[in-house]
This record gives sequence, structure tokens and C-alpha cells, in this order.
Amino acid sequence: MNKNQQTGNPFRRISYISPISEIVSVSFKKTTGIRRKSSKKRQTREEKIAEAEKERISVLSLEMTNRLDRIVNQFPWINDIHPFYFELCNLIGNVDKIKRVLGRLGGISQKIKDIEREQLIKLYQTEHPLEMAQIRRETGGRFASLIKKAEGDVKYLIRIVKKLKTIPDFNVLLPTIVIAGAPNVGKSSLVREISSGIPEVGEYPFTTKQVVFGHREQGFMKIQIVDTPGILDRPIRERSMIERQSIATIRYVSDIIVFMFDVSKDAAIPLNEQLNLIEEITNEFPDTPIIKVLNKIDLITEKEQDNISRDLDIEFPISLKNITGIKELTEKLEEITKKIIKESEKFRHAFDISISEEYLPVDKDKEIDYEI
Ligand SMILES: Nc1nc2c(ncn2[C@@H]2O[C@H](COP(=O)(O)OP(=O)(O)O)[C@@H](O)[C@H]2O)c(=O)[nH]1
Ligand SMILES: [Mg+2]
Repeated sequence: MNKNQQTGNPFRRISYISPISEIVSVSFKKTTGIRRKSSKKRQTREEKIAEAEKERISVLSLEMTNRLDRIVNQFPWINDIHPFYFELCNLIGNVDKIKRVLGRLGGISQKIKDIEREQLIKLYQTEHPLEMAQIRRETGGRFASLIKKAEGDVKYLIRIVKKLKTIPDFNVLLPTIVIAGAPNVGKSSLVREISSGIPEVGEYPFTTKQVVFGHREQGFMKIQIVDTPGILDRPIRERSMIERQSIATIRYVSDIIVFMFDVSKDAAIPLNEQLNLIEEITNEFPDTPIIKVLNKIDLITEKEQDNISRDLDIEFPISLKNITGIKELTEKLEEITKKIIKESEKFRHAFDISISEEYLPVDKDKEIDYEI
């Protein structure tokens, strides 16, 4: 499998990015301890000095280029990123700019290596210790002025990565159920109720709230359940452009939307506004099946429940308080996800990856268990 074919947030694996000022100071510091060695070899004083100066130059080059290369290599290969993360990356930063910045950093690293080579040739051509020191100082100066050109670029990356790392770690290869509905309808309660473990929390860009997502073991595979407070709970048309674009990226990961209604006395917004919301979500996610759920039936009469269910085409009347109707709902979710896994390109791809030739055992005699 392509090493960049990550299932979760591909930016999470980026660790610390050192600012240029730090790279410069740490790299120079590494060269200060380098002294002429008292070698047993028969060497002239000049030869020993040349060796020490060479080492100072090489260590400086190595320290700087290793740190620059590390920044570049930590980044996922932008073109291989799943569209969900790609689009969010492009909203938080600018994918083309990131590519240019990484290209420039790689270019500076290469240039430092080239200068190192040139300067070492010069160093070998002189026998005067003063000139040797001069060449080494000049090299250090050239390295420093080159690398300092990347100062703004690296600052940009540090800023962007900090945000990119907080994007929730969706497993983009798992079937995903997104829970939508007005505030207080019971979205978080539903996620808690139908998730196997304790739901995790992540920040969603451009919204003030956090995304909660749980997992559910389902036969041989897992599904993801996502609660999106502040994202799919208020009118999309009131959002800023960037917030709307950010919301739109959920399209890439949502396989089913569960829309929850609350018509009890606890409802935070009236039914007509909840209907506007579901209409907007239907427009925003035209290809995603939406399952309509009426929650908090423990707070309404049977007659109210029947009327609402009929008027709104409710498939599942439930109560998370009394745990009524949950089994029917989860059975339906399982049925749909199974169908999606069979039919969707997304999961066919996931399946292909797991049995592609790269995964076939090298030693054909050895038995290997395949996990799908
Ligand atoms: N009576 C009743 N209360 C519920 C039910 N489901 C959720 N609640 C309550 O409704 C409130 C909001 O639930 P929450 O899951 O936080 O809603 P969210 O804002 O949509 O995530 C909480 O106080 C829940 O305990 C239900 O079926 N019946
Ligand atoms: Mg909630």
C-alpha cells in the first residue's frame, strides 16, 4: 500500500517543526565543539586544521539539511490525501502554497549540499589555515543566509500544521454515519448509546464546537458514528462562506445521515425550523441517504407520535431515555452499511487495497491471516 494512503488524519503524524531560527542556532552549536584531533596519523598541522574545518562545514550542512528534509518528509504527499482532508487542508491553508513551500525547502536543502561540495573543494585547494577558516566562515554565512530565506515559509507551515492536526481523525475507509438535527434533540446521547467505546472528540475547522465521534463494532467491521454539534444543527445559509465549505467536506465521509427531530416540550427550536434544517441538509448532501428519527417519544403522547410520524415520514420513533426503538434503528443502520460496503466504490477500493499483490505473502508457504 502507498505509504501516504492513510486512513485517519494524515497530518497527525507530523511532529514538531523547528522554526528556522532554531535550526540555525542548533546547527551552529553542533559545530562549536569540533576541534583539531590529536590523531596518531602522521599529519601536518595544516592537514589537521583542514580536517577540522571540513568537519565543521559538513556537520553544519548535515544538521541544517537533515532538519529541512525532516520537515518536508513528514508531510503526506499532498496529491494522495483523501478528498476530505485535502479539501479541509485547502480551506485551512492553501494546498498549492503548501506544495510550493515544501518544494522551496527541499530546494534550499539541495542548494546547501551543493554549496558544501563546492566549498570543500576550495578548502582542499588551500594550505593556509587562515584561508581555511575564512572558507568555513564564508560557507556558514552562505548556509545561514540561504536557510533564513525559508523563515516565513516555515512559520506558515507551523501555523497551518497546528490547525491541520486538530481535524478529527476520521477513518476515511470506514462506513460513516453522521448524526444531524437541532441542538438538544439528543445527537450526543445517540452517539453514546450506539457506540461501542467512549466517543472521541476533535475540532472541526471554522466552527466553534468540537466533533464527537464514536465507533461501533459491527460483525467483521467497524463503522463510525459522528456527532456534529454546531455544524449540522443550525441553518447552513446563516454560515460564512468558509464555514459552509468546511461543512461541505463532510460529504466525503458521510455514508448515511441520521436526522433527529424533537417535538417535545424540551425542543430547542420549533418544528418548522427543524424542517428547514432537514431541507437544507438534504440539499447539501443530495447523494446521502437520510434516515428520519423522532427522539424523546417518552415526552409526547402516542397520538402526537402517530401524527408526527405520519406527517414527517418518520422511520424510527425512539426514546434515548427509555431506550425504546434503538434496536430497530441500529438494525436498519447495519443493514444499510452492509449494503453500502457491498456496493460503494469507496469500500471496494478499501477491499482492493487489503488484498492487492503487495499484501500477498512473499513466502507462499507461510500462512497469513488477512484482515479486511
Ligand atoms: N426525556 C428525554 N430526554 C432525552 C432523550 N434523549 C436525550 N435527552 C436529553 O436531551 C438533552 C440533550 O441531549 P443531547 O444528546 O446532549 O442533545 P444534542 O444537543 O443533540 O447532542 C439531554 O439532557 C438528554 O438527557 C429522550 O429520549 N428523552
Ligand atoms: Mg451534543
